[in-house]
Amino acid sequence: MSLVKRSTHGCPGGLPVLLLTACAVAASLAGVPAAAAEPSTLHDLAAAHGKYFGSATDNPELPDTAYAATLGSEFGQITPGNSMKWDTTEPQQGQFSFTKGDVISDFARDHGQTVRGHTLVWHSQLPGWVAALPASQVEAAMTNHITEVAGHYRGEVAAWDVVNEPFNDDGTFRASPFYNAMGSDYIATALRAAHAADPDAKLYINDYNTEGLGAKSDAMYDLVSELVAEGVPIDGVGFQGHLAVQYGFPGGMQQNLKRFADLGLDVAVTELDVRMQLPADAAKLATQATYYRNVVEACLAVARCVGITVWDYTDKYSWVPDAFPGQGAANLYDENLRPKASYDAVRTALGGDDEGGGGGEPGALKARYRNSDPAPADNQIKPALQLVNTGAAAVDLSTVKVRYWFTGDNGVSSYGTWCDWSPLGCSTITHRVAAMSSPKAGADHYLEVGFGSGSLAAGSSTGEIQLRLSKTDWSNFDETDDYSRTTGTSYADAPKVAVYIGGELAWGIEP
Ligand code: G2I
Repeated sequence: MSLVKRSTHGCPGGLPVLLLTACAVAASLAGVPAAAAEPSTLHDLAAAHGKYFGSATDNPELPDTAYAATLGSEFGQITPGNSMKWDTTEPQQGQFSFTKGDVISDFARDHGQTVRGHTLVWHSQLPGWVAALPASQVEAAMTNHITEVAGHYRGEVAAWDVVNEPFNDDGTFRASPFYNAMGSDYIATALRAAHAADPDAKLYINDYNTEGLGAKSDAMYDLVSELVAEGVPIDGVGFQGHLAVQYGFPGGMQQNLKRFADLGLDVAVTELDVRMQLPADAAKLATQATYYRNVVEACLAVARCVGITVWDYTDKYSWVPDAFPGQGAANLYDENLRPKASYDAVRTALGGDDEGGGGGEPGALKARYRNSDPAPADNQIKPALQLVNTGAAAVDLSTVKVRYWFTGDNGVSSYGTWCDWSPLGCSTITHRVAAMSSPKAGADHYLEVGFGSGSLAAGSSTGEIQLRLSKTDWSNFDETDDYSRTTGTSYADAPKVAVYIGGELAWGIEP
């Protein structure tokens, strides 16, 4: 099974960025708004480089529909944060429970996402009965656990973290019931058992503080070099990537990934987040964005870096505040599911446009228009517009502007504008006409509509906003050539009406 998800969009995945851009242009020529209207996701951008972009998740988070919508759309790969661990899957010896893990793998299947299974053999979240076993019984218990869990998820899990966190920070092997019973041989034994249970899954060893060059990554390098030399089934090495702005960026990350790749192994960033001492401030968030960008750049520079997984995508569901009191703000999206500067940094590092996420809102509004003016040659223009929030998060309407372009034809260049009706109340709607500094075909002025206040919930529409404008000398227009006008009298998506969020184009094509 490939870890690269098939694109769910009209344009094929796995194409060079230039081709994707051409595809977006072709879409816009076909009357569908260009990339700004349906921004490519982090995963789409990564897939254009032959990589995936994924997120961890956990069962208690999935009923949060706004959360789940972004999880299902922005990411091409999912890792269960807890639900495939030993304490969940085999809480009592021989009694297996896959209910929670199945929810995650079903979610992934429903959203065309691959799954990284996490994790088969780990010293933590290990039920007490394992540690209580006599040493002579640990190997059989470990092998049985792997056989049952990897066997259950055969065909569902593309890659397994077979062994998690085998090292201490100084590069010595970590004591665990497995190490204590079998020495470091437990690692090869676990990999062989996993290969037998699911011959198609990619098998990984995964650890933290191994991102850069150092004693711990040297120990990992020595271990996997030996495993490869001995023909033990190992496909990749996972670098968790739990970073912190106060500790600096790991030195030599790209060089480090490269040396593992040069052993003929895949490498992956498996649990990326970048925490900071709270409160967050602009400087720390900017440093954080740099770290995220550096990680993406390191992965892009190494062909066998197959993808990046963030350890959940939002501060709302981060493990950090529980584990490191006083620290947090580690993720790409804030607690209100709004993309942070780090999100923009990842997007741009992947070759995408900056969506203005640093404090702004996700670009997920579209404009709809109907022609409510049967007289195109009289002295008034009467656009009827609606905005629809196609995204997963509410949009603060005070940050939104809409532009409808037209030609003033002859006469004076001063205008009157009106809102005739809106279910939001016309008192909240602002409107003005502005002249374009460089007129285009069908456009030398635009009507700009804004909102004094209000919030548009995910999936909601503003309802119809009936607008009207005229010149102050009441001279006639010829609307037939106006850029934003169409003749359809019922509502349709309006790619020639632009929507801006926080000053950034979020929908439509400017003249
Ligand atoms: O600690 C961060 C990650 C480091 N690498 C391995 C990962 O497996 C690990 O994930 C975290 C989960 O994100 C946390 O959610 O592992 C923690 C435990 O080591 C998880 O925290 C635990 C809490 O400590 C428990 O109190 C809680 O019952 O999550 C459990 C389930 O919500």
